[in-house]
Amino acid sequence: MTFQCRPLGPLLYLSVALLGLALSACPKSGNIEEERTPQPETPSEAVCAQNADCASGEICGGGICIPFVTEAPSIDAGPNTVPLSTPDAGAAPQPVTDAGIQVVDAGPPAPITSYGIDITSPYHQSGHFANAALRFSAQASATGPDVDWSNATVTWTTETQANLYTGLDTGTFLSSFSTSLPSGHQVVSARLMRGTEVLATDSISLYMCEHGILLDFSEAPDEESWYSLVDRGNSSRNIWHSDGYVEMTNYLSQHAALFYLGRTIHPGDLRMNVRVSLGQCSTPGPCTSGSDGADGFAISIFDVSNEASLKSLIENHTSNGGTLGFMLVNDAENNPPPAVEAFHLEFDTYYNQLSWGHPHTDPTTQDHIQVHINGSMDDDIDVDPNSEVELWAEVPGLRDNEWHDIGVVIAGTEMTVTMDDEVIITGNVPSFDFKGGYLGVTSTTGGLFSYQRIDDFEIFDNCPYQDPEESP
Ligand SMILES: [Ca+2]
Ligand SMILES: [Ca+2]
Ligand SMILES: [Ca+2]
Ligand SMILES: [Ca+2]
Repeated sequence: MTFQCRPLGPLLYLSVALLGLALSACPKSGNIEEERTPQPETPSEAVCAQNADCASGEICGGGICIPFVTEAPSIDAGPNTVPLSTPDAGAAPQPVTDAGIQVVDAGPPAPITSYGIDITSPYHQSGHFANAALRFSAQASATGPDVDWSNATVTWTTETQANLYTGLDTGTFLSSFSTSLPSGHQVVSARLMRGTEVLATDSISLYMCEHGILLDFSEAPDEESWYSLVDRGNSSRNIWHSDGYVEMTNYLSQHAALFYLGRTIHPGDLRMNVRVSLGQCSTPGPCTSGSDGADGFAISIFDVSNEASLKSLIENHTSNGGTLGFMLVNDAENNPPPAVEAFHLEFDTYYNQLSWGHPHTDPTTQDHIQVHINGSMDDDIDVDPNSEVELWAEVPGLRDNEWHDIGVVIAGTEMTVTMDDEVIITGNVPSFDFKGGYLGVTSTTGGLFSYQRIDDFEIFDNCPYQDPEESP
């Protein structure tokens, strides 16, 4: 997932902590410490513009919340310079330094027992997708002479769910679980408890997106947001169908590419849905024509640096027939294609063989869905020469002319492809590194025709965090 912020390196964190402040706004942490006077070295770390943004006992200084100190805790720390009135957020660096030095000079802390809990995953103020599993983790800790872990546990809640999870591993003092959350702004709290006593607590704010970007083709793809190439530029056929979908190929057209330029897909993880219909009838749905069709189509994400590179690649290095318009080939002057990192999910409705003069051999004679990478149709998609991974599945009903819901999930090196909510491909590609890039569809036919249609692209690759007041 995309994180809004990253933890500080350990060295930086240490030195900043000595100064009594942490610069990072996340992950947010908090402690309830017993029998202690207010501790200047425990700021809430929240980003702020004014005092009202900070917790009680803190003021806004240098853009972050810092403890409000009313008394010098040691005799040699000098006068306290933290003003009582609202300071200028950008003009009060001095009190921050003073507060920290006071602590350093205060000598060893009193021998007290205190407990802490720190939510380490997900990050405070990060965005995620609703109804997809999200991993939560918190680290419990304790110091002091009378630490007692008996009957201790961690209870997780949101503002609307009284018990998200309860549990604590007493070996690692980690509390971890996975769950999905509903859409909207969510405050998730972890409480370190013993019986009804709250030993420590921490909270994070999350934003859960309900939808990804939906490209529903209710209107014709506009040229600013989309790049299309039909029959290698030899056709002016409108691939948009007024019923609100895209007809990539039909009984005449042999090659089409349609790429979304509105934005590029983020590297990392990806979740994506699309509807597809392949068959012999001009209208999607039941179709009694039993004749054979070819060749198929593919969803591709090419990691190229700009639109010009993408267009050059598609115009010069793709072809019709069994290549499905994504397998990169030599251009008209026989120049080889550039090396490109790419992800492809093909919907292959025609069996090809090297011995027939095709540039590859399909892994099965049956219609199939297959994962390929880097503009190649090699079955082994793990670039590591020491391991071989193939991800494909026979799908006998692929050409039934009906709409099918396809789902693609890339989570690290794990890939899952579903069709009509059934998992048809799942596997791990150890050396896979999803680079993101331009998302598109290519579709081809050859000697045999096929209607090949797509609709309702939904892309869930990034959910930006939103503050509660901005959230719907
Ligand atoms: Ca539609
Ligand atoms: Ca094929
Ligand atoms: Ca194939
Ligand atoms: Ca390999």
